[in-house]
Amino acid sequence: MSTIWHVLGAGSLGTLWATRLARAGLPVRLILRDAVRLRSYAAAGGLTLIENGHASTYAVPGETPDSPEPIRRLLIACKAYDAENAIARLASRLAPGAELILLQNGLGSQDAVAARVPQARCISASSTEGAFRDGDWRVVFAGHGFNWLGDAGNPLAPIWLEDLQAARIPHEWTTDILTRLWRKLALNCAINPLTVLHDCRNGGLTEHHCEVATLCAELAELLQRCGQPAAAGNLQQEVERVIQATAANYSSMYQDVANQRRTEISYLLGHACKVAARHQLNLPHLNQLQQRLVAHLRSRGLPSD
Ligand code: NAD
Ligand code: KPL
Repeated sequence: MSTIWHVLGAGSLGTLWATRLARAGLPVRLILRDAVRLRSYAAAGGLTLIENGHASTYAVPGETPDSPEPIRRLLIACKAYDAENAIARLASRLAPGAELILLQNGLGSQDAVAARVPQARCISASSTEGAFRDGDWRVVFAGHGFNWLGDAGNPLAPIWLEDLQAARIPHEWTTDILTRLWRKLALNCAINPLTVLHDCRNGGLTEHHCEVATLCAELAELLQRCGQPAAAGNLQQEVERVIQATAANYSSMYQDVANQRRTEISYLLGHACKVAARHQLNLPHLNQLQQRLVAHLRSRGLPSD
């Protein structure tokens, strides 16, 4: 009998993973916040994945955090700012040797989760797949991408990678997941806040070439200082390539702000500034960017953390 995949969070990525695992015939349980959400989910009859315009519904069983069943394998698919509280509610259900897969963008939440559940193995993921909700319990698979998975404290690949293969979830095990996470954080720091402050698509940043270049130089300095030279290499070139390749898109942070949703600023720019301060590294443009973004979020009535 295969190990059950518990999936916490029925949002975009949680649904994208849960439906593909269920489609492959693997056992999946969806963990919802409370009984009210569980009743709403039961009424909908399952999770719907829309791929290439075709919708398929999967009757993945749902449960609340209080369900008694032990958890051996848990995919945490909430936002970075919700991850620590979410795991705290499930800690008593984790079986010995439980494994957690953390899908959160940025850095900081992974350590906070690991500190809450030292008995579990925490595996981090860096995902470039794209999905969004077009209704309750419905997700559109918008951008094919890739998932890098790794455990900074243990290079051994887990056995369940074969489940991801069966579910056709594109992935690779990496022994340098921290480098992947730092690189993506740096890209997000160089692009996302500026798209918010200049109110533009990613491509609009070609008009702000110098500002982007200055930020890339400071970010590369930070990556070097915190022992991530591989993440620092050719950063500006890659940022410019991503700006070109995604010119027509609005960044995820832009979309959060435009939709009055809380951003993950504390785990992106906030984390970068915090680590720089810890290393006594003076990065004036990065700090100023954070202050401008915080002021902007406050002016829109959004949380600035
Ligand atoms: P989302 O907001 O669509 O989904 C998060 C879900 O978690 C929500 O349904 C929320 O209600 C639920 N949740 C929060 N706390 C919970 C709790 N305690 N118990 C049960 N459910 C809880 O978010 P998302 O877009 O799927 O993003 C998840 C993470 O993946 C983020 O860090 C994001 O940056 C990252 N990411 C997303 C995408 C994407 O395309 N959506 C791509 C790459 C990375
Ligand atoms: O990941 C991104 C995002 O919008 O969050 C890109 C497209 C790379 C821009 O930073």
